[in-house]
Amino acid sequence: MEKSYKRHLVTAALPYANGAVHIGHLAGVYVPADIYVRYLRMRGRDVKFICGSDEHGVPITIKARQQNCSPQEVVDKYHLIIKDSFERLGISFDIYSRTSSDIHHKTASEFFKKLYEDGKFIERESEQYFDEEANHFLADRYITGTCPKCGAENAYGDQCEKCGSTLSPSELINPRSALSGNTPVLKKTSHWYLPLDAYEPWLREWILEQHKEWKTNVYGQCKSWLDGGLQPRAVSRDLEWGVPVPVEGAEGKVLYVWFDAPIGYISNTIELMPDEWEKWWKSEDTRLLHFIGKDNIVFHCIVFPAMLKAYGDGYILPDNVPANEFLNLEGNKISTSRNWAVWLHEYLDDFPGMEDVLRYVLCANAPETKDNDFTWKDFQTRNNSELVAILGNFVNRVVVLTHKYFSGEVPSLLKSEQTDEDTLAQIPVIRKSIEESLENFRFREAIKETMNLARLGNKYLTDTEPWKVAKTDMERVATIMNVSLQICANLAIAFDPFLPHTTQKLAYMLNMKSRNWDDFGSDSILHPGHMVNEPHLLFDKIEDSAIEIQLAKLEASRPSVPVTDSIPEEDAEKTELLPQKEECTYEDFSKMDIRTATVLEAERVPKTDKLLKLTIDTGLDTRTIVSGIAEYYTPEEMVGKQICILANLAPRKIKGIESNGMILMAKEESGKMRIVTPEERIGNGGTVN
Ligand code: B3M
Ligand code: ZN
Repeated sequence: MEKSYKRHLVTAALPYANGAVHIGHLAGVYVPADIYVRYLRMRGRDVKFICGSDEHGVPITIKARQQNCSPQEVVDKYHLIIKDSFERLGISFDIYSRTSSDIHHKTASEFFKKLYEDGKFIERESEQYFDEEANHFLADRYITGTCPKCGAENAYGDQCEKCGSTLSPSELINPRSALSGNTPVLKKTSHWYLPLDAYEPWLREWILEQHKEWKTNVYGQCKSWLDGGLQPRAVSRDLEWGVPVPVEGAEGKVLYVWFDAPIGYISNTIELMPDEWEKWWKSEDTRLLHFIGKDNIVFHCIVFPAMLKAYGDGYILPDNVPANEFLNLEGNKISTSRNWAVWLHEYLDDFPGMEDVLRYVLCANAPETKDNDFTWKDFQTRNNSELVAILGNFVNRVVVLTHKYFSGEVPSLLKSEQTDEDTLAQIPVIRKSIEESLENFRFREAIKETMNLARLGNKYLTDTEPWKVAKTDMERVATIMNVSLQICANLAIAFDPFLPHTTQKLAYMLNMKSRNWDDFGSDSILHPGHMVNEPHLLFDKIEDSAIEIQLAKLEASRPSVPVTDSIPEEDAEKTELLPQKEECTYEDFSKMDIRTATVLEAERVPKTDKLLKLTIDTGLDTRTIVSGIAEYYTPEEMVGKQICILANLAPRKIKGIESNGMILMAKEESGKMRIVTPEERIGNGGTVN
């Protein structure tokens, strides 16, 4: 928990500048981060909120090819769209810069160089796909082919966008280079690796022992990565777009985007505070917080901390990494490539003046502990029956009645009753609960509690009925309006981190010159005699027609089958290091009949590049298995080999041949597959467990 830090450095994941920002990004990262930062500022904390565009990586070069322009033109375009839309939504970064900046190139380059010179990397050779005609190594995304899982054409070398499967280039049927259309060949290349395995004991202690307070989803993912065992991780790529590797003889190589991007947090801080930045990054008095989505957990909790640890020099580590799960849209996974999204800049154009409605809905429905669904219907309902009917209605009634009975002047407390005291006593209780929720990154709960303050006001008005009392007892009405106005003033403070545009309007209406979190809970923020301004509606009702327009807009992109899995599809840069799978029981495992077998005959399946038809002696029977191993083994090599098979896999017809089982293979780092075989030859039918 929070020790007494002097300053808070809050970062939000750097969005890729290869597309606009959508509601998934907002609900997962930017809205909660902004609420948190605004809250800290209101509490008088010294805080800096750092973000910027992530402008490197393969997806950007792909986009450039598609749009027939340079990567720089792509990032220039999206950087502006993203920056502008964040500003309009009121995301209050202290800096929103970009990783193509000189400062960033210099910082990232220097960072790499120091690690290199300190001997923190290992250099390794591997085989990678290469396009001989284009004379270019191919990133996984630059290789397309037929998906081995669903048969879709144009699956990428790292993933099939049709079925969501994670792939490696060698699994594609008929792989082709996106550069020339030719079949790529494997070629040796060498890269630098950060040996994450060397940091494993330290990471285990730091995360698993010292940060048990991290959110369950974050802690759990870290534990599963650590339990799965960490591997050295390449920090360079054969690519032209990015920060050049600052080592002699490394022409044509750039820093891996996930190496340079988190350094962007540092570069952007340097840009913001050239003279003071070190105090923010290298003092134990600073509390560092990373707001991210769940697909970025490993990079922020394991890789970046290991980089900072390797660098040394006093760099601090994150005190917490509040990551959210994913937001779905109308029952389907949000997808940039499939255009299944609500784009922030479009929302802002379609719903002018309604920035806070989106902030409200995304926070109230944030995917904090599990994936969640955004629907336009829910958006409409939350606006109409919460923002309009509870908050807007309460404030409006109070300001209208104040004008009606007291010409806009805050009346004195002339005749108090127990209910006034009871009502006002609730405000500090609500404040405490909001603070506790916010400090523990429970934003949904926090906004709900805040709305409860407006509910309290509504109930008070309904119970005291000043419009009736006005016929007989104006002294009592004065008191009721005073109490109600105090609740309004408290709302102008309480909602500020969540709905900054609204609270500004409200503060103007109440003619509040300043708002201070310390006043939250007070029963005398507005003094008798203070004049309030004319009433204005804070929220407008959303009609069905507006929702229908949005649904129609989406309909064009609706997938034929629901897509709700949570494989991160947008980040083509991070599939190689797969986390350990979900826990299973021994029972799950024992359902699989894995046994040794020997290949008797092998032949190519006609008209395919990938498939061999194998006749196999399983010890029990002789059977046929069709396997996608032609790329790694010739039929001649396979005959006589002892292998392991999954014997009880349901039969499947592949290219018209019934296949009865599956051969176990292990994937090499390069993506190449090798058969799994017992250390020494044993009898056929030996069970594997
Ligand atoms: N650009 C990926 C993402 O948006 C990446 C985050 C970088 S944070 C240093 O998911
Ligand atoms: Zn597929």
